[in-house]
Amino acid sequence: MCTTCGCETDTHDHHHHGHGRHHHHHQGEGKEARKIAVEIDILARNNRYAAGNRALFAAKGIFVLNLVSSPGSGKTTTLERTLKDLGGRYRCAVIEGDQQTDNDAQRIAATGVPVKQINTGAGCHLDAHMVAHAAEEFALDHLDLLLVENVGNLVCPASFDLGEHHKVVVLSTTEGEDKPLKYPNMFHAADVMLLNKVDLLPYVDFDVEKCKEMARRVSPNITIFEISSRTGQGMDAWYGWLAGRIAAVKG
Ligand SMILES: Nc1nc2c(ncn2[C@@H]2O[C@H](COP(=O)(O)OP(=O)(O)OP(=O)(O)O)[C@@H](O)[C@H]2O)c(=O)[nH]1
Ligand SMILES: [Mg+2]
Repeated sequence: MCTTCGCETDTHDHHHHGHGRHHHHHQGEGKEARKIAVEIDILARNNRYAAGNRALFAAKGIFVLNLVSSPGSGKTTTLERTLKDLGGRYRCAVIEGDQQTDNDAQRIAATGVPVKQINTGAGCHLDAHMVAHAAEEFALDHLDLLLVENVGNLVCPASFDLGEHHKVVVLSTTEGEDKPLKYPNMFHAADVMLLNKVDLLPYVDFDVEKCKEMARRVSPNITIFEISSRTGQGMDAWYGWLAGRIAAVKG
C-alpha cells in the first residue's frame, strides 16, 4: 500500500499525535516503524470490513466485481455498455469511486441502473468501509450484480479488499503493453483483465500477445478478454463469463 501519497494522512496524524518528542534520537527509524504499524492496522481493519461485506453479499446471493485501472482506461464506458446490454437480464447496481465529481455516477444513472457515488477527496482508493456504507443504499434483497468502479489508480486499490468476488483490471491499448510488469501488484490481485480499446490497435504501438504473456507472468490464471467498449467488439465473451459467475453465486 502507498506510504507517500498522503492518502491516509488523517489516520497517521490521529494515531501518533504527541508521540514525536519522545523519539527524537531515532526519528527516521521510529517514523518508518510507526508507518508500517499504521499500515498493518489500516489493512487489518479494512480486511475486517471486507469480510463483513463478503458475508453480506453471500447471504444475499449478489455477485460483486471491483473494477480497477489507471484513469481513463475505460471502466465507466465498459460499465455503461455492459449495463445497457445486460440490465434487462440482471438486477444491477453500481458504486462509483472518484476523488471528486459525480460525473461517472451521472453516466451510470443515465442507463437507469441505481448508482451511488463515493468521493474520496485526497484518498486514492476505495476501502471496504466506504463500500459497506454505499451498499446500504441499495435494496440488496433484489440484486444479482453489484459493480464497483474504483478510483483510477493502478497502485493503491490493489491492497484493499472490498469484499468483492474478483478484481477486474481494465488495461487499454493506449497505455503500453508492459503495464502488468510495471504494476505487478494490481495484475496479481486481479482475476480478470479486460484489454480495452482494441478498436485503436491500428493506430497505436501495442503488442496484444506480448501484453497477455506479461499479464500471465504475474498472474498465471488470469482470464483475459479483448474488448472495445466503444464498438462492442469482444463484449459477448465477457458477458458469457459474467452470466456463468452470476449463476454460480445464485447456486
Ligand atoms: N476508442 C475507444 N475509446 C474508449 C473506449 N473505452 C473508453 N474510451 C474512451 O476513453 C475515455 C475514458 O473512458 P472512461 O470510461 O471515462 O474511463 P475510466 O476508466 O472510467 O476513467 P476514470 O473514471 O477517470 O478513471 C473516454 O473518452 C471514452 O470514450 C474504447 O473501447 N475505444
Ligand atoms: Mg470512470
